[in-house]
Amino acid sequence: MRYPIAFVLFVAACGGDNNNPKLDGHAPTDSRPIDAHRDGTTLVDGSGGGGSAVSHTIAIDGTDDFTAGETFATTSSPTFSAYVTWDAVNIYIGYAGPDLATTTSDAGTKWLFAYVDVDPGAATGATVSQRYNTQQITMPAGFGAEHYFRFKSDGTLRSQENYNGSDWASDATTPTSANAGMYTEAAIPRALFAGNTAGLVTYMINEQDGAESTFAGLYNDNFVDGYSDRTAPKALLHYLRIDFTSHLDPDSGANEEPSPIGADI
Ligand SMILES: [Ca+2]
Ligand SMILES: [Ca+2]
Repeated sequence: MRYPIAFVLFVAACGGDNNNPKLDGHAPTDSRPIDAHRDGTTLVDGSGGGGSAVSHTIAIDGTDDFTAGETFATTSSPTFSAYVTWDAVNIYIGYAGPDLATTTSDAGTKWLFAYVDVDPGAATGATVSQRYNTQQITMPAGFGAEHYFRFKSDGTLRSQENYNGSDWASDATTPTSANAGMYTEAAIPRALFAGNTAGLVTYMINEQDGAESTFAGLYNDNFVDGYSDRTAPKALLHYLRIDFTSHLDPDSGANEEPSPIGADI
């Protein structure tokens, strides 16, 4: 006897014991909100207003565990990438590129810097960077640093520097960081920040005589790579403003300050 094809398909769909696990072995349907990030910890733009605040713990182990929404282009993209996220305890930064390797040329004169502002928008603190050899930069409008973290590419020196209103001095603590290959990651304690916001400026330099340069700044249009003469320093245009209560991914354009024209939403 011949049955219509539709009937055969119906029988096949209803066949078998429904008490058995799914034959294909797939996990039950994911019940997370539709805007849940793929790692289940941070949320994509959540434009509907729902969602949880960003909280993603990075293991400081030298292995890149940042997500796409925590990845930033730099002034040296695609050669160098920056990464930022945070949880209740730390802000986490990561950098990837050839000059993060301890074996890179001039490793003893190359640095990764992360300047932090405890009250972004108020312009309190240092509005110019500390000078290295003949280079320094000026901070973006509204940004003034109370601290900066530095990591020498050869791995011999990492420190937290504190601004006293006129000069910088090393903190007694050593930053938590790890390096492997062309990658470095570090934790910046949230205890430094009394409020719900933080400002962040990151970039690299080479202070080697005859090869001085400033490069790999977070936000690819922040400045043009090259020598940043202290007498005519590069003026950085933007910083990352972190709102610890926000559910927006760290790389959201809404976190870039001062906001690029037409992107302040
Ligand atoms: Ca890691
Ligand atoms: Ca400040």
